[in-house]
Amino acid sequence: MKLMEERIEAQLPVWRERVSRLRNNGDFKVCDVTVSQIYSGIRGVQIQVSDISYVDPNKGILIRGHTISELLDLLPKAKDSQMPLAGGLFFLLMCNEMPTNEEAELVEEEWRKRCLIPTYVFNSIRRMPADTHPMTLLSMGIMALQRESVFSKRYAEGMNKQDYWRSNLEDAINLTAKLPGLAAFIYNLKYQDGIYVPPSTNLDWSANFGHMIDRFKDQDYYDVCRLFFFLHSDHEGANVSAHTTHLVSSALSDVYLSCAAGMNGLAGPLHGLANQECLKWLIDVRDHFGGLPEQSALETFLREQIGRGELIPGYGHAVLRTTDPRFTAQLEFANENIKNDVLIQLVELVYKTLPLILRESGKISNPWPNVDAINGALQYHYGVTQYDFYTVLFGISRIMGLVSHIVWARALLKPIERPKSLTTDMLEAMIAGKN
Ligand code: AMX
Repeated sequence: MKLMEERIEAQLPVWRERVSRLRNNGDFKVCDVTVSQIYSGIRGVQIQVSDISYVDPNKGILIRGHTISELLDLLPKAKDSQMPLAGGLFFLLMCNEMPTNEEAELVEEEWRKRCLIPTYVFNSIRRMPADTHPMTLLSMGIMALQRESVFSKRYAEGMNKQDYWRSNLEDAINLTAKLPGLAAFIYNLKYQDGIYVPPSTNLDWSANFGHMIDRFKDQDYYDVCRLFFFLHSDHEGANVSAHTTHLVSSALSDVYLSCAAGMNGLAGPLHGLANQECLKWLIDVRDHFGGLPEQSALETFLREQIGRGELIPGYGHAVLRTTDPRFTAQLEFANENIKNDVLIQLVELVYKTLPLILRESGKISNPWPNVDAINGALQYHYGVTQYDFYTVLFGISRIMGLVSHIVWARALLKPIERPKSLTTDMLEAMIAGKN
């Protein structure tokens, strides 16, 4: 897409110059790695530079420097809606510029042109046993699309290294264009007897997902899609799915191979599956009380659960030290649009009750809710009740961020990743030598 290519190209000399100046300070130490960090998931070790998004402990996720509430204000809106167009968000992620309405619409238009999915992709998914997890089907669908990769073809033809990012950008737009259709196909195949609803030419990327799963031809659900896909689009460069995608693409694997790998990481229970855990927990609490409990009864219940050393899903965060603004944005949406839903009321009651209890325990670094404390309850309200599908929704949104990281990694000529491992003997000897 010429527009995006030109915008990135115009910024490249400055970015390449900045990277080259930083590399001239190659011996400068960013941080030391401790033994405990090695044994605790390299937690907190700064191994990536990402200018696309950053999680600030107090402000939450910043996308290209903007907070969630600024973005809800500034990004171009979908027609007849207060919610952002995914096309505008994608432009911002990729091009590092706040788009005009026209630019956001141009991305949406480009996506509409490229959204059709080859039949062989659908057929490969159809052949899988009915109980295959939807995330497996998403990853397979992306892999099946890999034969369409422009980057892989041009690489084989001997393209110049300086231009790798251009065909990765093509792949990025082609893949993202197809994601709502791919997700809707998986949803319909698994839960709606394989109905097929073609994409609408009048709807935006996000609303089209709602349209293609048919039952939810509802303006409010379209807005939930717009909000959800906006909120989950990126989360720094070093979480499991982002880092996996980056690592795989550093081997010059194309966008399809890299994003499928990222989705396989997202499918893990410690990463993208947390929102389904949280909804399950809310439903269990509701059923335990036979509806919405009194606050005092809920408090006793929560104290008992924490006393048994059980985790409350949706609370706590590795980096954040405040309520996740993505939780707040969804709660505000629910307060404006949803009346008398016990699960949503329970989300709010837990929010009023739990942080004080968690704080009293003195152990937790962040007693506030994260995005998952409400995600599932919103989808559930609008009828998307199949928990195991929620990670697919998360995934198709997150790919907007992942592909932006890939394009910029190639544009800044980042090399293949190759850290080093050592043996237990070596580590013991190093510590013994020090002591
Ligand atoms: N409920 C009860 N206790 C909790 C808790 C919770 N939600 N979160 C943390 N604690 C406890 C821990 O068990 C730990 O106790 P311990 O020392 O006895 O084992 C203590 O508080 C310290 O935890 P922490 O340093 O504040 O958290 P962390 O950085 O190690 O982990 C997280 C962060 C999110 C994994 C953790 O808070 C958690 O498991 N929360 C529940 C699951 C969840 O919501 N996951 C989604 C995360 C968001 C996302 O990435 N999608």
